[in-house]
Amino acid sequence: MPSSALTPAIKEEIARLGSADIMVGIPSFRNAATIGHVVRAAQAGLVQYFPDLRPILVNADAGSPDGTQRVVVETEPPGYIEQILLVHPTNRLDRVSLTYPEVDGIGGKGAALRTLFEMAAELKVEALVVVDSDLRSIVPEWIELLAGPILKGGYDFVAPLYARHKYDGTITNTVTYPVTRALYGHRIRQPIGGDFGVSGDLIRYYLEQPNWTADVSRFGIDIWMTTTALTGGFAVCQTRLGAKIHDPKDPGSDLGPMFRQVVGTLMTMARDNAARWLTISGSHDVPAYGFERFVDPIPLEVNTLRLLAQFHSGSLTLADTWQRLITPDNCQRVLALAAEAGVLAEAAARRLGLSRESGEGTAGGRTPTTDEMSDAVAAFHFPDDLWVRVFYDLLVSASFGDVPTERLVAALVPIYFGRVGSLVVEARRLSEEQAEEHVERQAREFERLKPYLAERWREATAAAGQATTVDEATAPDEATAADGAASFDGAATGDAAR
Ligand SMILES: Nc1nc2c(ncn2[C@@H]2O[C@H](COP(=O)(O)OP(=O)(O)OP(=O)(O)O)[C@@H](O)[C@H]2O)c(=O)[nH]1
Ligand SMILES: [Mg+2]
Repeated sequence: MPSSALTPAIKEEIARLGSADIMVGIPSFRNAATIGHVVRAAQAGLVQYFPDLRPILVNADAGSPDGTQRVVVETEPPGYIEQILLVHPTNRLDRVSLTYPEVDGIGGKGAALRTLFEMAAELKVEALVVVDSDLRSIVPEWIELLAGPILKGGYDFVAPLYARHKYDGTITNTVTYPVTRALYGHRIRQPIGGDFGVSGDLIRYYLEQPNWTADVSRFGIDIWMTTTALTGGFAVCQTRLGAKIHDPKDPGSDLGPMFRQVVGTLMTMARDNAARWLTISGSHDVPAYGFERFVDPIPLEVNTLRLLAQFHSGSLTLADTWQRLITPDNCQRVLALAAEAGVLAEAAARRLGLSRESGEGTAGGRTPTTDEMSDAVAAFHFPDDLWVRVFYDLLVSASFGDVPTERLVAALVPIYFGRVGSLVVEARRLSEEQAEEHVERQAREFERLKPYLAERWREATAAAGQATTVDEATAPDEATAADGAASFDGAATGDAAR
C-alpha cells in the first residue's frame, strides 16, 4: 500500500480524537439526499448496542458539491436516544466529515476507505464498520450485526448477507461470488456488498499490503478487502442484514466502469495468489450471524433488449480481441451467440414497437417491462459452462497473455451483458428463491470446471517457462506477463492451451 497520504487537517483531527474502540466509516460522493438516514442509524446503533465502548463516526467524502458533508455534521441521532436511553449525544458521539485525499492521484470509493483504514489504525479501533451512504434499509441493528462478530466472536472480517431482488447484484451473482468461491473455497455470498465489519488486526494487515492499484482506489476496493482477508487467512463470517435497498442501477447502463474495476482487481489478485488457489477444490460454507428474516426486496427493472444489443454490438468491434483471449472453440460459441442476440433483440424491438434494437424508445407511449422484453427474446440462452470457460480463459490470458488486463476486462463487458441478459430471461418467471438456485447452479459450474482452469494455468505457466509445480508457482511479474504465452495469435501456444 502506498505510504500514508493523510492531510495535515486529518492528522490534526486524529490527534484531537485520540483513540476509539469502534468506528463507523461511511464513504460518500453526492449523497446528501440519503446519507442523513445512514448517519442517524449508525449513531443510534453505536449507542444502543455498544454503550460501554468509545465510538466514532467518520464520513470520507469526495468533496461533494451537494452538501453531503454538511448533512453528516448536522444530523442528530434519533430522539429516543436522549429521551429514552438518557444518553446526551454530544457527550457520547464524535462525528467527523472530511474530504479524503486521493491515492497516487486517484480518487474513488477505495481511496475514501483507505483514509478510513488509516484513521482507524491511528485511533486503535478494535472494529471498523463500513456502510454505504445510499442505503435506505439500514437500521441501528446493522452496527451490531457487523461489529458483533468481531468484538464478541473474535472474527476479523464480516461480509454482508442481503435479500436482494433477483435482478440486483449482477456482478456479484455472475462473477465475484462464484469465482471467489471456486478459487479460494469460501462461500461468501456478497463479496462486494459494500457493508463490512473489519477487525483492528485486519486493518493493520490491509495497510501493509503492497498491491494497492488504481482500481482498488475505485470500486475494486470491496473485492480487494474480501480477497485479502481470505488470502491472509483471517477468520471470516457473514451477517444477515435483511434487504439491501439503495440507489438502484440498471446492469446494462450503469455498471460498466464498476465491472471493469471489480473484475480487473479480482483477476490481478488471482494472478498473484495462484499458488494458493491451485490446490483448492470444492468449497465450504461460511458461518452466518444474525437472525434469519423474510423480506420481499423491491423489484428492479432491467432493459433486457439493451443487454443483448450491447452483446451483439460488442462482438462487431471486439471479435479480434476475443480471438486473442479466448480459446478458439469457446470464442466461436460466443460469436455465434452474439449474432443470435443481435437478431433476437432487433426482432423483439420491432415486435414491441420500439424505435431501435437498443430498447430505447417507448411502445405505445410507455417503456416495455422487463418481463415483456424478456418474453420477446425468450429463445436466448447463454450456457453456464460457456460463461465459466470464457471467464477462466480470460483469467489465464490476464496473467500470461499480451493484452493488458484493463483492455481485457473491457472486452469482457459485452460478453458479461450477454450472460446477464440470459440470466434475466431465464429468471423472468422465477421467485427470488428459485433464481437463487440458478446462482448456486452457476457457482457449482465454476467449481466443476476448476480443473479446466488449473490445467490451462499449468500449460500457460509451462509455456512461459515458469515453475509448474504448485509449490513453486509464483505470480508472473510484469515482464513475463507480457510474453504472450496464452495468446491465441501465437501458433506455439494455441493448441497447448485448449
Ligand atoms: N468517497 C467516495 N465515495 C464514493 C465514490 N463513489 C462511490 N462512493 C460511495 O461508495 C458507496 C457505494 O457506491 P454505489 O454507487 O452505491 O455502488 P454500489 O451500491 O456498491 O453498487 P451496486 O450495489 O452494484 O449498485 C456509496 O456510499 C457511494 O457514496 C467516490 O468517488 N468517492
Ligand atoms: Mg449503492
